[in-house]
Amino acid sequence: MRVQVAIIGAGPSGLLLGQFLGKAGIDTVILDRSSRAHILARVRAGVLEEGTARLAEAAGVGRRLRAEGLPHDGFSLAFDGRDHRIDLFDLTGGKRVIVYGQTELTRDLVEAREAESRLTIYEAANVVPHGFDGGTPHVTYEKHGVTHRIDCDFIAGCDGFHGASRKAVPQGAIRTFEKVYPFGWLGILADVPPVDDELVYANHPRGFALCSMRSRTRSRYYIQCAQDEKVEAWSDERFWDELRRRLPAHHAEAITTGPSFEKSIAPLRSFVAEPMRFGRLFLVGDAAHIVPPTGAKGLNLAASDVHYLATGLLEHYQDRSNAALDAYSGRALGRVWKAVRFSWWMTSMLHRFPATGDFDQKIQEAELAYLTHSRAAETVLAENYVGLPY
Ligand code: RFL
Ligand code: PHB
Repeated sequence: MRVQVAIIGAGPSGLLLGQFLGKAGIDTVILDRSSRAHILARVRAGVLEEGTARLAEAAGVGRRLRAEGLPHDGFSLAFDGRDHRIDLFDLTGGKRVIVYGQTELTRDLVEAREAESRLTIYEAANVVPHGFDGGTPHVTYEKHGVTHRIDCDFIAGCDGFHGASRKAVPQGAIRTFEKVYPFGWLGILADVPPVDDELVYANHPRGFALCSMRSRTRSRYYIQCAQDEKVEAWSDERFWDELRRRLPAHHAEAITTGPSFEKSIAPLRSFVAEPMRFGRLFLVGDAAHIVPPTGAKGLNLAASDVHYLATGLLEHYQDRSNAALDAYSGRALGRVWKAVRFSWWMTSMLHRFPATGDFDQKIQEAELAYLTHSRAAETVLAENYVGLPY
């Protein structure tokens, strides 16, 4: 088989890229090691920047997002038993974010791809990119015990942090930067109304907590937990009790509890691989960078990478210019590092670090106090949260 662009990974990066290229008449195949059902059931991000929503619209998958997504004009920082609202809309001159689950966006993208009869190969084992440094880029994979080869012009490595694309790059050609945080997030989904109309990010001596949502009837809650915590140790009852303890009284009393139907633990890490291009192989989204979820930036960075790469590929095929492709890594990394900084800062400000001494604790409190007294400080937070321009 031969295609113009072989895409490894059917997460938001791969699916969105496939959608943009397909609209421009560029043929793609998407290969994923997981099943279609697994991909559609994955629960992850919930907050989209307006830029991400606009990209989804431009790719032809914005209809349900605009109809069902919840625009949010602000969120609360809760600490010291009280709330401080960050008025995103006012502080940024009219910008907001949209609460719309990654699960829903993935479904919209998968359905759009299927409606246009574009090929996705699920449950592809041993996917490996080859020849991207020379003139014969191709991808091999196994299915039902048979090895297949797909020849292409370019390979897009959209296969997440644990994928095969980054691993195929020779060690001397890539530089990585990593910070692992000494805790994780335990998250649940439950069909109960959210505690508030907006998100609540809580800093508490017992650890961070986040009240988020997927709709007016579905809540997503997270609590900071130890790195080696086991999901099985957390009954719903224990989770709800712990969440209540970490919130100011007015929120704790307002929580509606109910059975959870998803419960999982995610580790927290910052990671960047440089560059994001190796000959005819491009790394996109989580394959190239990871941010802790505190700033809600992971999916949004995947979207901006796709924007830069799709622009480059379109220029290559339509205008016979490689200028934007050559600029891909630099452009993407410029935006990535700013989001890495913001996500690290939000994480540092809101979590309890096991080994923190009194000095660092006081600095964290001063950081939060500064935010409540300085419009300039709030503006810095707000402009990063709604998403830096691209
Ligand atoms: P994905 O979504 O990981 O998709 C990668 C795909 O590649 C496949 N794959 C392979 N296929 C073939 N061969 C291999 N060897 C393969 N290895 C992997 C996988 O099956 C998968 O289908 O990466 P992508 O597309 O770059 O998307 C990135 C986002 O998923 C991620 O950044 C966000 O979910 C991060 N994130 C959040 N981002 C936000 O913008 N806002 C949020 O509110 C937000 N909250 C979160 C989050 C991530 C979380 N977790 C679970 C880490 C909350 C959490 C708890
Ligand atoms: C979510 O709803 O899953 C979510 C929201 C905000 C974050 C992280 C995750 O910062």
